[in-house]
Amino acid sequence: MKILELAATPSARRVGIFLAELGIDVPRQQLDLRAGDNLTPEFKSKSVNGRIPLLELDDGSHICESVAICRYFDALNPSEQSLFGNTPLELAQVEMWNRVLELNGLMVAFQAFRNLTGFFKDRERFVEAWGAESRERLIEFLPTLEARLEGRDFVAIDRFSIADITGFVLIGFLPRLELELTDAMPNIRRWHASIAARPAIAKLLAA
Ligand SMILES: N[C@@H](CCC(=O)N[C@@H](CS)C(=O)NCC(=O)O)C(=O)O
Repeated sequence: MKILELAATPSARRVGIFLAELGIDVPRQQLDLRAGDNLTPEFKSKSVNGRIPLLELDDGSHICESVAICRYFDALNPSEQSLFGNTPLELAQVEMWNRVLELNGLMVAFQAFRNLTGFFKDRERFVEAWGAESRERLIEFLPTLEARLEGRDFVAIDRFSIADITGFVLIGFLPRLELELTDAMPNIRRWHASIAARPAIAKLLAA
């Protein structure tokens, strides 16, 4: 088994943090995305979305999409403290917040970055106006996270979950869009600092 990735990218980071929190070590192969390592016919035949991270299993099957990869390891390692939640209510709350943060936060941030910068113009059309609009939509979304974190240590439930990972990666991506947390977002600041200080995450980010 191995994970094909570029460790510092946000989507690879989501899986990296998830596995670090579970204490699971999986061999990694680093790809050069700028050079188009993920554009080859071979990679595309393995990855449905043509992107990293991609989990390659010993039986020859492949799983792309960061949350799907996390789900695989969660199912392999049953825990009473699953990062996806355990009770029906926890499962629903984690799913809800993870999707909200992904669909209204991280994916919008990616659209902003890709379309404002033309970072991947060798492989996709980019529309600057869409990038600018996406950036605005992201700015408008952040108060939702700020409000949710009022008086809370974690986004979705009363303990750390995959929703915190998605939110943490989102906030870490803001500088790529020349955005930063302001004094108007003290809850996100406090929460982000406490997530960054979690031993597994601090160790991963220092590596
Ligand atoms: N929804 C996917 C997003 C994957 C994704 O966008 N990966 C980026 C790196 S963060 C990538 O492979 N980019 C290369 C490209 O678009 O060609 C996931 O969560 O895994």
